[in-house]
Amino acid sequence: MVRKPADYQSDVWVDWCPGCGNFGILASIYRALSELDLEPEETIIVSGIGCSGKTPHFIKVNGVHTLHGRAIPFAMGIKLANPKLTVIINCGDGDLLGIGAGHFVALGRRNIDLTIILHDNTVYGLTKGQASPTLKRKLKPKALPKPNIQDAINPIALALASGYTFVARGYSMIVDHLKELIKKAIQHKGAALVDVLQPCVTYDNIHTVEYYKKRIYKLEDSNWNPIVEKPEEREEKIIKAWIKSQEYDEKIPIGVFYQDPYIDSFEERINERINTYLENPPAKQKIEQNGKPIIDDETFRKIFDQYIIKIE
Ligand SMILES: Cc1ncc(C[n+]2csc(CCOP(=O)(O)OP(=O)(O)O)c2C)c(N)n1
Ligand code: SF4
Repeated sequence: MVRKPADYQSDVWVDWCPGCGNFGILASIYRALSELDLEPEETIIVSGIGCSGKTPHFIKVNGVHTLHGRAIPFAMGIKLANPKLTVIINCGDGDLLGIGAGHFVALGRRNIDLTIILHDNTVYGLTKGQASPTLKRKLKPKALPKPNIQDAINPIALALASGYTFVARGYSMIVDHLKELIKKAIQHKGAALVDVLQPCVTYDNIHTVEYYKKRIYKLEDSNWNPIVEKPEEREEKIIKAWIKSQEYDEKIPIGVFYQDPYIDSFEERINERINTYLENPPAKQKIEQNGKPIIDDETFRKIFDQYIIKIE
């Protein structure tokens, strides 16, 4: 069955501020899920806390709205329990690169087959516009009494340094392009980052639609080949991508910076040690003590049902 983007829309009211870049990200996700025809039952959106954290409520697939900074370990647990699931993480820059930065790095080292959609708006939106880790030094969006005193993290450079095997940047207002990046990230087998530049119309009066319009260009229009075609060219491609990631002010590239299909995923590494893992992952096994299941399916379902919200 082929599903339309609207088939992935839940009935929950989308309460982001009118004009927020999150709408473009949401539209891109609906379209990507539909074009990949992903089974809602086998797709999970995991978020942290923030305006971006509301994303799972608006999508008719399985979803978990976790704690601030903890979406990545939660998603890792889901994926490693059942590697057949498609798991997509949606978080803000504060969430992933502030409180969650250690987990962000750990995901790259492991190369687990997960997709991150980073809502990169340079501020902490939900808590009213404080500087996030992607805000550059000396900038002063309107909620700051004085210019930012800290240097910014560059998510593309950090992902490359941490070992992500798919690293891309999109822009929330170019929905078709972003949709393609999200599709590629989901299809990639390994840790994938899509850093999405996103205007926060309420608190960030610097990174506006006009700001991005003047600067953004597509990597694919500049003769850029991000793909590692053979393992020997990995180092050269990473260095080129890192240098490209420093282009960050007057001109801002979007597109795929780097993709390496040759690094084993964590799931494959586990399977090398436990060769039944991929066939028979933990989620398919009975939890047993002394050879007996500690809980039968019916009791488990009864307990579990108390804690889930069903979106019809
Ligand atoms: C452990 C913890 N610390 C702080 C908070 C308060 N808090 C809620 S959302 C948020 C920041 C959200 O910013 P970001 O992750 O950039 O997401 P955005 O709202 O911009 O999408 C903070 C600090 C919290 N909920 N939990
Ligand atoms: S505060 Fe900013 S990020 Fe949050 S919904 Fe409003 S515009 Fe969007």
